[in-house]
Amino acid sequence: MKRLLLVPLLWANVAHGTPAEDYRQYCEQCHGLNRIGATGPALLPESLGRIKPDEVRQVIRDGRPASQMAGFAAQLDSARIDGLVDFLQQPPASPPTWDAQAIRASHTVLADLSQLPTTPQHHADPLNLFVVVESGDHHMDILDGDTFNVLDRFPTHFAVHGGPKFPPDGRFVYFASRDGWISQYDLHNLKLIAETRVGLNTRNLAVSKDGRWVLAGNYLPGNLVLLDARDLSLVKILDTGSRVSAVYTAPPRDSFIVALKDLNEVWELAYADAQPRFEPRRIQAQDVLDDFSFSPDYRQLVATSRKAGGGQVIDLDSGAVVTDIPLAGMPHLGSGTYWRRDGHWVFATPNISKGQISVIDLNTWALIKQIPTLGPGFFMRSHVNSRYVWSDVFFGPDNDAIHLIDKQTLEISHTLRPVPGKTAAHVEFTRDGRYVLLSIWATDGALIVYDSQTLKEVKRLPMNKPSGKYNVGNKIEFAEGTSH
Ligand code: DHE
Repeated sequence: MKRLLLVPLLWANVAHGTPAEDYRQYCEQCHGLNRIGATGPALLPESLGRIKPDEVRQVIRDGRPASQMAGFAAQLDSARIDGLVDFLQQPPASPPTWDAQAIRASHTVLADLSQLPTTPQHHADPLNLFVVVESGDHHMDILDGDTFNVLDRFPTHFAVHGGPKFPPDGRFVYFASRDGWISQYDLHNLKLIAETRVGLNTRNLAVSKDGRWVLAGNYLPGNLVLLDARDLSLVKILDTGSRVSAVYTAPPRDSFIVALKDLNEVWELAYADAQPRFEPRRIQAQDVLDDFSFSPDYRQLVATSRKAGGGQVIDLDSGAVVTDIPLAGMPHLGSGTYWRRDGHWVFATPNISKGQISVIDLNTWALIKQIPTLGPGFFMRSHVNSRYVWSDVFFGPDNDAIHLIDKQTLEISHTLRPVPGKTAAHVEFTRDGRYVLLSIWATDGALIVYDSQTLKEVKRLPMNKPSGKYNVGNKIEFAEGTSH
């Protein structure tokens, strides 16, 4: 109905042969009215920001293999394709909106939880399952962490990003797509349960420690959307007046912590009460703190700050700046990790513009060491039983290398090149730390399982650009060495 009313209105304003007309004729059916996405992904500047114009041009011309995106070289000459590429990089003439009504209308319950068994309907250890994101063809795998057999593989919405999150008993996994869809999947019954589209461009989600709430952070519209974790129904929308960079749960504080992209503030939303009000506590900062990590007790934030020339430590209770940490380049604190060295907690962060890893003493906040690497890295992971921290070299000619850093000496002990010429990235350990799973980040890629002590390859599963992988037990225990 909506479509029948709106199409003639837009059509009336669209001149023949213009990029807007080409969009209407060739793209709109799959990518939606006003480019907000339909069966195909949204085509808004926020959604395309990560794709180079040349790639957009090539996809319009030749299509995307193994997807429903056909090529339009026969219909559109290169000048018209160029016009379309420029058009897609401009915001739509009427700004797209996504309000409570749209969120509620998108909510879909796919399975009746009350009819499903409440115990695992498979033989794998439910706390040693892995959730693996295959970003090449937008699928997710559920992997038995003992046999490394795939229990289920299912399609996801476009571009799942950020860590999938779990309630305390590990029964469900919740994940967010960049196009705004939040999904709930039952790991006991290997079934999708519910989906809700919370926005047009979403960053990530967090699940409260008690498993009652799911909070999603959006770039478009700039807001927070709170869902009931039982079925993803809408509870509340909180306008932030800023794009939201990321949302996290802070278990010892019984709260969500929110990183904002356009405000000098960090927000905290408490959820300990039986009926939380979700009124934000606004912690004033001296700078935009949009990428950060926490101290192990969640009392402090370690944030990137341009003003501080690197990192800044904020006390979450008082809101006061504890200290600045000078770090050159672009440290990616959200991807860092911590461990114990000589009885002290240390934190290490990769750097996405420089080939170096910075190691910081979490007691004194002193910079202990800058470890030179073969190139800028993205993810660092370890396990309490592992001697090493695994750190990828994501960018540059050595992106096929992965460094194993000795947690005590802070020296690089090994550099593996699992598949020469192909990006090796992002690891996660089994719950007991005995094995480590690594991605070969290519369309003809793989998930490689290593023995974490002998460093011998144990198994290789072909996969389509596997990105992140997440062990249920490590995640629900907020284990040392993994992402939270
Ligand atoms: Fe991510 C996690 C931000 C680009 C793959 N990424 C995160 C988190 C943040 C973040 C804040 C933590 C969220 C959480 O725990 O739920 N990522 C950003 C960016 O700002 C950046 C640099 C630019 C952007 O446009 O978003 C960015 N990220 C990427 C990629 O290009 C990656 C490599 C490919 C992709 O899928 O988009 C990528 N990001 C990931 C992955 C995680 C992630 C796999 C989860 C890591 C984990 O182990 O928890």
